[in-house]
Amino acid sequence: MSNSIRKKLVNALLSASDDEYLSGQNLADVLGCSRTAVWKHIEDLRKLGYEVEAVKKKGYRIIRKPNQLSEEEILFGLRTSFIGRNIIHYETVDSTQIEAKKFARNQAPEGTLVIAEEQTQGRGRMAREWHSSKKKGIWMSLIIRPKLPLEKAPQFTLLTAIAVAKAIEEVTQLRPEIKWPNDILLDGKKVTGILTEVQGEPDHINYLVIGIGINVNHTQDDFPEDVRDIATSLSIQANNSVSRVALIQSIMQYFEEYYQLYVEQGFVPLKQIWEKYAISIGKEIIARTVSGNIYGKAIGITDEGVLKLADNQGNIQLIYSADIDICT
Ligand code: BT5
Repeated sequence: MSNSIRKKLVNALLSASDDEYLSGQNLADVLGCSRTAVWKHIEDLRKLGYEVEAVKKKGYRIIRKPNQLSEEEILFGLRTSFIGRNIIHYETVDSTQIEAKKFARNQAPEGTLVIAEEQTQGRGRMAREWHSSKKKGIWMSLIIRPKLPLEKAPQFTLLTAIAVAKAIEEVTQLRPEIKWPNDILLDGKKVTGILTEVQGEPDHINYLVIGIGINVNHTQDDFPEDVRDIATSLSIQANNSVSRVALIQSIMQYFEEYYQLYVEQGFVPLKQIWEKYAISIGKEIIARTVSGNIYGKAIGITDEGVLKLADNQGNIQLIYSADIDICT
């Protein structure tokens, strides 16, 4: 079955309400083919994992969708104008970040989303391993091309964090917290990591590739031993499985909204949203930087998104990049 026929067929079936059947003739008209051909295409859809009910004299309806992030399912009901509208989907890939950077170099349009069911070489910051088990989570990289100087790039990690936190809240009703700069936590455990990579000259960004890894439907046993105690998933916290498609759509929508807000008004309004989710502010922390550890109280972020820490001598230190441990 060609891609475009599959898209049309899935779109038609998805646009029907839950208990509505679409007749063979109706689908034949939509696809521009015979009713026998419709039946064959439905068979192909079943092979892709869709459960399609066929009832004589009524027609067809989808009763279960595959646990698969297909382009048509993500686009169906996505209410953005450019973020996530061009989707490249892989079953297995080394890292969506590596692939997205290739697409970005080859002029992929702004808003392109590279997504995989599984990564074999998922990476965090400083080339740390990022566990990305098959179909359990969301492993994706978004390409954007803001017209800004290079120094603004780290703000996009914070912008992304609030978009993901908002989406998690909307889809699961859980209350996520953000640990500066790139972690989202639930119940004190990491559910999301963000990796922002930038290419450009000092005075302008050519592209940003924003990697987002979200543990969605993992059980605690699905995590390898080295992260089992520090990681969690949405389904563990919500006690229910969570729709990856709904979450991706919501993230894309919030991302676009905050990106537009940023372009119009700068970082300050985002800072205010960010602060509502911040976990470390007001707490004693250790900031592990490349030039050593700094101890003190996190007192907020600047209007540029830089972490402010009051050290034990009462001096304010600005932290541009670090791993943060919260002292308990
Ligand atoms: C991050 O790095 O948190 C950024 C992770 C970004 C992953 C996305 S997935 C799509 C895209 N493609 C990629 O290859 N990467 C991006 P960092 O702050 O350095 O945290 C890494 C640390 O998190 C590791 O050293 C582990 O301790 C821990 N970790 C690894 N896998 C995890 C998981 N699935 N859940 C929670 N923690 C994990």
